[in-house]
Amino acid sequence: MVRTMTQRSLVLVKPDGVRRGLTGEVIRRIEAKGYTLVALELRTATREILAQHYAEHEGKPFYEPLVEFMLSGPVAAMVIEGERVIEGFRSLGGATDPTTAAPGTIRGDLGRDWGLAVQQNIVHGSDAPESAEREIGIWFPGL
Ligand code: RTP
Ligand code: MG
Repeated sequence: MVRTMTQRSLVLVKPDGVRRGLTGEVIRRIEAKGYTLVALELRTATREILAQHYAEHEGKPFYEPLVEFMLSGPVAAMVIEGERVIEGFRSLGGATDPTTAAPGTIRGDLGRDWGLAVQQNIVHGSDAPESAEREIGIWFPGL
């Protein structure tokens, strides 16, 4: 059976992850799983970038706290590549709520509720091929 599902995904180590020194640990897990880094940059988001990136969440109660959190420090933005990497990284990352995310996942092993205004859950990963291409265009135009 021929299976070619090589994909790219946009991954962010969010400001909590960078602050806590977990960037290397996230990259280690990505590389240990066998995915390839094709772009990597430490940068501070802007409101313009976040308005595009989180357009689907605009108007939700957590939107403003989420934007403030994402502006609170640098993020490590990366594009990773591999067969079925989109679902593969979502699996590595774990469920949105880090308190109940499964042990073995990035969020489950390294995150928890800190009693803050929004879930600080260390990583973002694209959730579908269309969102991956859209998000890569936002963070790495021209890639
Ligand atoms: P992500 O987009 O960051 O990979 O995470 P996700 O798909 O698991 O979660 P999503 O539903 O897309 O939400 C985006 C981010 O918003 C924050 N959030 N907080 N009720 C809450 O406090 C809440 N809900 C969502 C999280 O940081 C989540 O990752
Ligand atoms: Mg999402």
